Amino acid sequence: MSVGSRVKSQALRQKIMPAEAAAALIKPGSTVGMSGFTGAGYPKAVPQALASRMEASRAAGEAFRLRVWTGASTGPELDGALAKADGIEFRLPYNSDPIAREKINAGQMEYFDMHLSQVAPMAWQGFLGPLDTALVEISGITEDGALIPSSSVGNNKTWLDRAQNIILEVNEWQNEALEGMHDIYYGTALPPNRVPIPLVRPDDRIGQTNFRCDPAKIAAIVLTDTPDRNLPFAAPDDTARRIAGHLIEFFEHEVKKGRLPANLLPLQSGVGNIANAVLTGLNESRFENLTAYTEVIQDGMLDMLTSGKMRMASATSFSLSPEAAAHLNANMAQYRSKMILRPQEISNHPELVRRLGCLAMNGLIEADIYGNVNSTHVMGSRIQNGIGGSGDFARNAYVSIFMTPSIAKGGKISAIVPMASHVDHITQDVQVIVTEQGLADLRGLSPKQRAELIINNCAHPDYRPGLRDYFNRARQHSYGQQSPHLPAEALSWHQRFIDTGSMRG
Ligand code: 0RQ
Repeated sequence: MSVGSRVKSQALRQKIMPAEAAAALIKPGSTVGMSGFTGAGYPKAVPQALASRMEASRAAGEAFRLRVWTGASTGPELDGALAKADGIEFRLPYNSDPIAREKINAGQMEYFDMHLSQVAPMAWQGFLGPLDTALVEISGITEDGALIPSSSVGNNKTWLDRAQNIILEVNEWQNEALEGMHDIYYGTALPPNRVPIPLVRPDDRIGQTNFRCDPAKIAAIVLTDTPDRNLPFAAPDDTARRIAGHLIEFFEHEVKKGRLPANLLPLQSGVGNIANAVLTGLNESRFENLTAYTEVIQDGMLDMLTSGKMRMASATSFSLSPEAAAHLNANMAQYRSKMILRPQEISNHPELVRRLGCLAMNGLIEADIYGNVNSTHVMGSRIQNGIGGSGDFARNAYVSIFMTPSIAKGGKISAIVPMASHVDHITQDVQVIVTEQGLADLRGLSPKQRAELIINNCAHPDYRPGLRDYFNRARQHSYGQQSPHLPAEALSWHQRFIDTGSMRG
């Protein structure tokens, strides 16, 4: 394959240049909409060239910082490199990079943590300000100038339409057989012109396979050949297996009761090791003919597609281990008919999540005894990642499930606390909580009934007496008895951790 052969448009081949030359087109202070979602399909060369410029500017005593918008998390060559160079002034909508996390928590980077489905509509409203440059990884350019998407779609459609200038990275590492997997829907509009989205099954195709793009806006094309981030998943441990076991038992019970069909409803699965372990458990379960309407396809889901347990998966991105990515890359043509990648405003759209009746399964940092869930802030103030798509799915799911080990940091922290130190998902959006201890089905229960169940079924035995003691005293002394609380004491568990390094005191 000759260098640049992925750029089939003769006119656009003239725009091929080194990453450094492309990075020089981006001005300090500007806003750049970058591709990338959970470590897939993010630009890899131009951000590093930008980081070098930023370092050089800093050494010369001049600040060079950007406003960075993405799909979700990216990789070390983007968030890591730019954050290290102190080059991100403002970031949205989701981050999991450790260096960027440190900068945010040190107060050196502004971070707008938002629902992933709302990014594109808010950009169209103009609320986020103008977008100077779109910096988007693609896997090729057709003869007529259409852009073949890469391993994630994210907000790329919106960035390409909204930006004044476009810089493309054509990544030859991405498999050419990706072409045809994507479904780019151009029918969204702002009110009062919004119309129903014509998708009624997870496998419906409602758009086109490539991005449209005004060639006049393309300022540079950079060729790369670099893998996605692709971090390994931990093999499911006993805790993860027990969480998966409780959840599968719950699904079997719901099927028996006639509340779920035998092949369940489209699954949404969050990021992380626990979510991946649940998928592994489902792959070993008796369920057949499953589907997914989710954000990310991770290893467990790929295994289900391989085994035939899962018929098809709709998402906006991949989040795979290096082995799974290599396997997918080697067999892409075989998987193409089983997967659809869509813009994140469609993969996470509340209308579609509600219509399809997704079974949402997401992780949490802590839940309180009434079932308020904190997905984002450790001890109420330190951001871990962000709300991501969990809110898009939790509020609109058929069943909204949150899962976690009952303890963190070797038992120094209880994931079940008297009062959540930060709330991302209110009790009305949290229907089931699962830990390795058991499952609490909270549907149809009052706050006090929920508390009994969460303490008895989900809390770790070491923390149950303390939680019961709090709850009992709140039932005696609380100002009101709907959701009994002793506000002055409620967050003392967190303060104890901050003071002593353990909630045990
Ligand atoms: O910290 O890395 O320093 O050891 O949080 O925790 O146990 O590895 O769990 O990978 O499943 O992540 C909520 C963060 C869970 C994730 C969260 C510490 C723990 C560890 C990670 P270390 P685990 P997971 C769709 C869905 C929001 C976005 C979302 C998340 C680290 O699920 O980001 O749902 N969710 N998106 O030690 C203090 C506690 C803790 C705690 C865990 N109670 N107190 N620290 N940790 N519990 C996908 C997208 O939106 C893209």
